[in-house]
Amino acid sequence: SEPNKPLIALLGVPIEIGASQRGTLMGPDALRTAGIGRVLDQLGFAVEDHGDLEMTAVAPSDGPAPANAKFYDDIKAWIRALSEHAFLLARSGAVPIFMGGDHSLSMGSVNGVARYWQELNRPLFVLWLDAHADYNTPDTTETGNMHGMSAAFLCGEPGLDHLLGDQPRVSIGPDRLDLFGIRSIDPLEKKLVGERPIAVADMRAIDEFGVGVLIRRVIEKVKAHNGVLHVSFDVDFLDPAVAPGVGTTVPGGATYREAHLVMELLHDCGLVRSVDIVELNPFLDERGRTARVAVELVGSLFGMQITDRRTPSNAVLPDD
Ligand code: 4U7
Ligand code: MN
Ligand code: MN
Ligand code: MN
Repeated sequence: SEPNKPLIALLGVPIEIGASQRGTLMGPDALRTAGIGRVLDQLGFAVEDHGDLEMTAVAPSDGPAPANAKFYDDIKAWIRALSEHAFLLARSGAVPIFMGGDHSLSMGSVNGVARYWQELNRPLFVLWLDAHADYNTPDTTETGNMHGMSAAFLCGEPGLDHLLGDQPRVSIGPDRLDLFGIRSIDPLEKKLVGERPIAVADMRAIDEFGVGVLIRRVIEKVKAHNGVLHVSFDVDFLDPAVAPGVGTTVPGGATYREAHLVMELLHDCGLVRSVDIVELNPFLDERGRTARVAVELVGSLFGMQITDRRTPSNAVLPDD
C-alpha cells in the first residue's frame, strides 16, 4: 500500500454466540456493504481488509468450562485466535478496526492490542461506548451470555481464567476503563462496578453535562498518562430510534449528534489506536439504517468534519 498514507486494517469477527439473539455474524458484511472501506479510503487512509477471522479448529478442551458462560468452548477458540491476530495487526503499525460480531470479541481484540502497547510501555485506556456495563462475571451474570462479561474479563476479574490458554493475558486495570453511555446494569454487576475504580459516564451524567465535557475528561486522563486509547463501540450506545439494528435495545441512548460529537472529539485528540464496532445485527435492522449510521460514525472518528475549521478547545474563545 502507499507508503505515505496512514494504514487502517479491517478485520471481520463474525461471532454471534456471545449474545442471545442470532444475527451479529452478518455485521462485518453489513459494514462493508454500507461502505466502511470507501469512507476511510476517501479520508486518505490506506485500507487493508483482512476479511473475516475464520474459526478452523475448536480449541482442545482444557478442563471443564465454567458454569454460567454459554458457548464457552467455542468462544475461547475465537478469543485466542483473535488476540493473536490483534497483536499482529497492532504491531504492523496499522490502526485495526475489529468489525463484529457480538461484544464478546473484545476479550480478544483488546487483549491483543494491550499486549502490543504493554511491550512499548504505553498504557492502553479503553473507552466503552455502550448502553451496558458488560461487567458481569460467571458469578454475577443473570443470562450466561458472554457479551455481557467482556469488560470485566479485560479488567482481570476472575471466573474465565483459562479463556486465553497460551495467549498472554494483559489486564488493562479498572482505572483504565471508561464506561460511557450506560443505562442498563444488573444488580450484582452494579455492585461490582461500584467497588472498582472505574470511571462511569452514565446517561444521567451525559444529560447533565453533555458529551463534550465528559469525553474531554476521558481524553485528558489518557494524555496525562501518556497513554493511547482503544474505542470499543457497541452500537446499542445509540438510541434505538437511531440504531434499531441491535439485539439489546435500551431506550434513552445517545442521539445522532451526541454520538458524532464523541467521535469528532476522539478524532481531534489523536490518541485512538484501535476500534471495535460490535453488536450490529443486520437481521434486526431497517433497510441498512444502523449499518449506515455506524459507518458515518466511523467517518467522524477518522476525520470527517462538517467544516474544515478548527474548533476552539475551550469552547469559549477561538484559539487564534
Ligand atoms: B452487550 C446483560 F442481563 N447485562 O449480562 C447480560 F441485561 O454487549 C446484558 O452490551 C448484556 O450488548 C449486554 O446478559 C451485552 C443483561
Ligand atoms: Mn463474510
Ligand atoms: Mn456491549
Ligand atoms: Mn450493549
